[in-house]
Amino acid sequence: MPGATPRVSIDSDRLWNSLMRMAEIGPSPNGGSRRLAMTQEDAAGRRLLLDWVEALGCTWQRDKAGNLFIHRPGRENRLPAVSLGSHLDTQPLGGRFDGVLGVLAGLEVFRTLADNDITTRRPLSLIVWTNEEGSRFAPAMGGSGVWTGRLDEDTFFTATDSQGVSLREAIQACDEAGDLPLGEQDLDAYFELHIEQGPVLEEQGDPLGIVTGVQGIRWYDLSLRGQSAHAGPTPMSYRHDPLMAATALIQALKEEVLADPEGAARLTVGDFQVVEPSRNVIPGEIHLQLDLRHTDDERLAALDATVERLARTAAEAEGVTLSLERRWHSPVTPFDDTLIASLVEAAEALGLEAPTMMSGAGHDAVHLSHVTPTVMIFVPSRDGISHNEAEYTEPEHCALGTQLLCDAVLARAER
Ligand code: HGY
Ligand code: MN
Ligand code: MN
Ligand code: MN
Repeated sequence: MPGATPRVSIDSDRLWNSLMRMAEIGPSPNGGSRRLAMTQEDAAGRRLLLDWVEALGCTWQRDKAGNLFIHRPGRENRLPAVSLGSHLDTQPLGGRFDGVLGVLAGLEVFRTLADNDITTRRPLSLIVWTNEEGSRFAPAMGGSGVWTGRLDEDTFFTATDSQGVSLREAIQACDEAGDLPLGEQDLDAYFELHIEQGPVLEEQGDPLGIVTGVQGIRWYDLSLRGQSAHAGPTPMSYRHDPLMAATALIQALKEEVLADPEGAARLTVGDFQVVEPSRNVIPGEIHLQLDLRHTDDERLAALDATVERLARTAAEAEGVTLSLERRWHSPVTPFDDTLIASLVEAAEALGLEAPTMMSGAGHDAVHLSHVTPTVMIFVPSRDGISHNEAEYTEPEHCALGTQLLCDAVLARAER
């Protein structure tokens, strides 16, 4: 650990071993993780965590959304808890660190305090949020959204996956529903350690980043319907081809995004389906999902209007019909200045000048920031890669981020 010795030192080998053990649950084909929200793999990962925390003597509770709260009593348990956590669910071909690092770093903090027989003044709460990824069930950050009241329960529980299974049914099938009412706990603060999932820290050569907020996010579901017809006899002028409309739209949107004055706009088409595809049939119907992001809410709002305008233009040009559904909007979210300052100070105590930065990815901390002071810590992602089986963060970066988390949580829990 660089610089001054912290009050208590986390065990970096134990942390790494726990990360690698968790990665054995729901492995993906090429060395990543596949624990989609509320699948048996997700439930198995939660059970492994609970085995570990029960070995520490911690009690735990779940709410009806399956959010998991692991309690560590303090000296004054009537005080609001200092919380830390993240998520265990992953993308379909996800990595071994996204979300998991924050949860297992919290476990390592609990283990380190137990090793040193430390009881903090405030109680601590390690939280695992349900369905952060939003891959199987939209929108993302569902468990933290419904717990903070920022996502309505009906939208959360009735969200369905591609097989028509609702999140409510999936939670029940995994036996992950608890009886803790939603939003029950009042928290003193929320800390989340997470991998950066982009190239900034690695390019700067920084082992840590202090996150000041999260960029704005908008999700869209688009359907374009034309007329399926024979690929051979149908002249191009006769066609109403929704796929051609979609490709024209995507190209037009890409040009708009690339022309963004700050170069801060991000557009992703992560899902593109032709209904009943066949090589020699002109598509009749296609569905696509857009993910649009920006660090400035006004620019994001302007791009939102552009999405609608360009989609209508592209549909008209091909003589197809458009349905456009705005699935989710998460505005630009600032984190807590006091907690940011406490992390800067704690990093300095470790002999590090940690840069501050915005997060490109959404996190449960976005919702938490509306109900309690919230901050995040980033550690580098190798080659800036995440949401990819090759996702990787160096053991020493995982350890350093966990040490900073431990020091900051300890300081806050003694206030
Ligand atoms: O979409 C996101 O930014 C997050 O990974 N759920
Ligand atoms: Mn994540
Ligand atoms: Mn993710
Ligand atoms: Mn035929």
